[in-house]
Amino acid sequence: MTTKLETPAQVDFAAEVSEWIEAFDEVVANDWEQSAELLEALRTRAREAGVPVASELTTPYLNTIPKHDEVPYPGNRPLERRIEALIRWNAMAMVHRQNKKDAGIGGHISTYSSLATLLEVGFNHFFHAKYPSASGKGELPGDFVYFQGHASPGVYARAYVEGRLDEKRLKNFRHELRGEPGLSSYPHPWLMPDFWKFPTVSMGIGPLNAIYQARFMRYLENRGLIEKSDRKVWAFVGDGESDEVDTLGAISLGAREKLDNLIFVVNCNLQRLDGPVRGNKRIIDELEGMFRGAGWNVIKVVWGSDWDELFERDHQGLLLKRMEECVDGDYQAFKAKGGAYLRKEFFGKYPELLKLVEDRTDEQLARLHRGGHDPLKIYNAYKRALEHKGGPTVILAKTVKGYGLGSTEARNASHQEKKLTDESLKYFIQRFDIPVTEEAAKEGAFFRPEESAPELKYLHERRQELGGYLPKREVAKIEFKTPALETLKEWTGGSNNRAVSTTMGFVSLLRHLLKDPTIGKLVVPIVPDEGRTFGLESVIKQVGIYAPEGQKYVPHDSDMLLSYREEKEGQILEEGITEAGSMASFTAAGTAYANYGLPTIPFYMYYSMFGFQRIGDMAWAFADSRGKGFLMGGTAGRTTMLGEGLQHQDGHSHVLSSTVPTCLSYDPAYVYELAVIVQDGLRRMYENAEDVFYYITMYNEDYAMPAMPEGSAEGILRGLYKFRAAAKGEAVVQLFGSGPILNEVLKAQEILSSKYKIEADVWSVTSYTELRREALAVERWNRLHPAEALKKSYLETALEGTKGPIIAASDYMKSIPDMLAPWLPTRLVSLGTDGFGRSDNREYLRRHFEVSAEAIAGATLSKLVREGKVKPKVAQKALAELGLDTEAADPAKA
Ligand SMILES: Cc1ncc(C[n+]2csc(CCOP(=O)(O)OP(=O)(O)O)c2C)c(N)n1
Ligand SMILES: [Mg+2]
Repeated sequence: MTTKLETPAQVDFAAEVSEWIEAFDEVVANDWEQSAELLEALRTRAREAGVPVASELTTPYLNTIPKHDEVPYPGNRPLERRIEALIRWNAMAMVHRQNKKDAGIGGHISTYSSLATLLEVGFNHFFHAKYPSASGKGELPGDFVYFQGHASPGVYARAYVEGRLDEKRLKNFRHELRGEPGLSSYPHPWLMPDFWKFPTVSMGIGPLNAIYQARFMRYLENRGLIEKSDRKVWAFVGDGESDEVDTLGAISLGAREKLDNLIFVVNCNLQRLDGPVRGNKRIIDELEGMFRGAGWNVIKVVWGSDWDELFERDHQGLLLKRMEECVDGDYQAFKAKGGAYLRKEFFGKYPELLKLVEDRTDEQLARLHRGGHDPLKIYNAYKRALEHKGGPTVILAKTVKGYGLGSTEARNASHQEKKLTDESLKYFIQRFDIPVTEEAAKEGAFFRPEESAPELKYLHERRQELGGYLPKREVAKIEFKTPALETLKEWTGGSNNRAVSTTMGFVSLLRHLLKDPTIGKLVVPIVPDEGRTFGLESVIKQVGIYAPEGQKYVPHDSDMLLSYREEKEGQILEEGITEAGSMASFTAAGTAYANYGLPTIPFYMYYSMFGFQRIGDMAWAFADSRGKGFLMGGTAGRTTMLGEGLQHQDGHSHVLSSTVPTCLSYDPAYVYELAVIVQDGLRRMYENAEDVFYYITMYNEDYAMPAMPEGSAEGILRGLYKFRAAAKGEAVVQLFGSGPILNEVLKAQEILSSKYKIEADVWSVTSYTELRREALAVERWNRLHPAEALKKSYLETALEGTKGPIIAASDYMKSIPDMLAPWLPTRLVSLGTDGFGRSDNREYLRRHFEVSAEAIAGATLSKLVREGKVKPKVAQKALAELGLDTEAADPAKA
C-alpha cells in the first residue's frame, strides 16, 4: 500500500482554506446575517470571475432561523398550551364518538394532531379576521386561510371552544341529513356557507387556488378596486399533497409576481395515507430545493427548542451529521418506536452522541420535539414570513403524524385511524390533562371550560386583537345593475348578412361590457394563451394585460394598431399556457363577491376541449365555492373546429359540464342567443345573488347571424324555442339543432321539403341540460304528489301538439339530446359526434360524424319509414341520392 504524500502546494492550500474558514467563523460569530451577505458577495464575485459555482438549493437539515436570532414568544405559553390541548381533545372526541355511534362514518384525527400547533400559533398571533382601512373607510377583509381539508375536525373543535359551534353541532359531525345543521366532512362553502371560504380537500386544489388568490389580491389592488392592506393568504398544505402537480406546478408564479402576501406552510409529518411520503429520502430537502429554485423564501422549522441545547454541546457537528444520514423512513420509526429505540438507533451510531444524551431518560428522548410542535420556533418562522418582502414564503415544518395519540403516533396506518383504543384515550387525557373521566372519555365526551375560565378569556382576547373569529364566510349584499337587454341591440339585431362567428360576436359583446360605466371595471377577462385564437387583440389594446411590473420593454408591434399592451392596471389576466392556473384565477375572481364584497365578473375563454375534461375537479370546487362567472368554451364542437383533429375537437364538454350542479350549460347557435344568455346570467348571478355559473360554447364558423325572433328570450333561456316553422303546411317531423349544426338542420329542412315533400319544424335547442333539469324537477314533484293534478315541464308544454318524430343534431355527443329521452320516448333520434375527432374540414367532418344536412335529412327519412310514413325503398334510394355512405365505418368506434 502506498500513502500519497501531500505536495507543498497542497499543504499551503489547506492552510489557506483554514484561514478563510477561521475568518468566516468570526464574521458568523459577530453578525449572522452579514455572514450570509458575505457569502453571497463572494459567490457573485466568483461568477464574475468565471469560476463555475453551482448555486445550492438546499441547506443543512437544520432550522433556518438559528436560536440566537429568535425573538421570545410573545404569548402566554401555559394558557395557549391549555387551549390547544382542549381543542385537540374535542377534535379527537368528535371523530371518535361519531365512529363509535355510526361505524364507518369516517373523519381524521392524525392530520390535525400533527397540525395543531402550527394552526394555534396562527390563531393566537397571526390570522387576522379583519384589517383596519387606511383610508378610514371601516374595515377590510382579513387574511385568507386555506386549511388542510383533513384537519377540519380541529377547526371545528376550535370554533366549539370559541363558542361559535355548540355541542349539538359537534354531535352532528358528518351527519348532515338529520333535520338539523351538521358539520360537513371537509371545508365546503356549499354546505356551510357561513363558515368555510375555501374548499381544499381534493389534494392540490387548495395550494394552487391560494397562489392565484394572492395574485388576484394584487390585481385588485393594482387596479385600484380594493385598498392595499397587510392581508395574507395562508395555505396549509400536506407534504404528501405536494406530490400533486397542482401543488407545485404554479409556484414560480408566486416568485415571478413577487407575492409577499402569500405564505405556504407545509405540514411535513413525513407521512401520507399509505406510508412515508419519501421513505428513502427527506421530503423537507426535496421541497426546499424546489421552492428555493422557484424563487421562494424558504424557512425550515425542523427541530424543537429542546434540541438546541444538544446542538450547543455537540462541538463536532456529529448531531447534524447523524441527522443527515437518516432518511424519513428512519425518522418515522424513531417516533413510532419510542425513546429507547431512538437512543439505540439514532444516538447509538456514535459514542459521542450517546454520551450527549446520557443524562436524559428514554421518556425525555421520546419527547424531543420536532419544530412543527414548538410554538417558539413556529412563531419565529411566521414572523419572518410576514417580514419578508418581495416574494412568497414557504415554511417547511417537521411534525409527527398522530402526535399525542399514543400508539397511533407515526404509524403507517395513522391516517385511517378514527377510533382510539381505551388505552390511547386514557393516555391522551392524562398527557394533555383533560378534565373528563376515563369513562366519559371512552364515549368521546366534549369539554369546554366555563366562559370565565382564564383560557377562554385569553382565547377571546387574542381573537379580538386580531379582529374576530375565523374561518367565517360573510356575503355582503351587493348593489348591481344589469345592463338591460335593450342596450344590446347590436348583438340581438342580427349581422345584416355579414358572416361572423359566435366567438366574434362574443368578443365584441365583451368589449362593450368592458366599456360599461358601472360594471365595466368589474369584468375580468381570463385567457390561457389563446387570445389570438379568439380574436382578442382588440380587447388587449382596449384594456391591456395585467402585468404588475408594467411593460419594461417596447413591444415590437408598438407602432401597430393592435399592439401587445402590458400594464400595471391592465384588466386581462393573460395566464400563459395553464388551464389549471386560469381556472384558479377564475375561482379567485368568481368568489370575490364573497371574499371582498366586490362582484368581479370573470369571463374565462379557452379551448373547450381543455376545459372540463382537463380541470374538472377544479370546476367542481368552484361550484362548491359558490363561484359565479362565465366559462366561455371556444373553438367548440367536434366538426366546427376544423383541422385540429383528435386531441382538440371537443364533442363532450357539455356532457361533463352537465354533471356540475350549479353550472348552467348553453350551446347557442346565434349571437343574439349568446347575448340573451349573458345578459340574463349577469342578472341572475349578480343582481339576484344566485350562486350559479355559466358554461357557454362558442364557435369559430362564420355565418350570417339572424335577428332575434320576437318573444324568443324565454325559450333561449329555458333551452328550446321554435326557430323556423314548416313553410308549406303542417310539419310531420320536428328537427332540433344546436350551435352551428342548427344551420345544417335548416338545410335539412329545405332538402326534406323540396326533394321529398316532407315538412319539418326547426327548433333551436340552446340547453339540453336546463331542459332536462326542469323536466326532472317537475317529474319529481309529480312523483311526490300523486293525488294532485299532473304538472307539465317546459319541454312538454313547448312541444305540445307538435307532430312526428324528433331528429336532434348537435356538434356534441348523442347523449346530449338523449338527456330528454324520458319525455320523448320513441320520438327521439339523436345525431352527434361520438368518437375521436379527425383532421379535416367541416364538410368532411360533418359527413364523417353524420351530422351534415344530408345525414340529418337521411335520418329523418329513415325514421319516417319506421313510422310507416315513407316507403322503405324510397328512403333507401334517398340515402344514396343524398350521398350517404351506408356502409361506412361507425364513427363512434372508428
Ligand atoms: C386528489 C385527492 N386524491 C386523494 C385523496 C385522498 N387522500 C386524502 S388525505 C390523503 C393523504 C394526505 O397526506 P398528506 O398530504 O401528507 O396530509 P397529512 O394527512 O399527512 O397531513 C389522501 C391520499 C384526496 N383527498 N384528494
Ligand atoms: Mg403528510
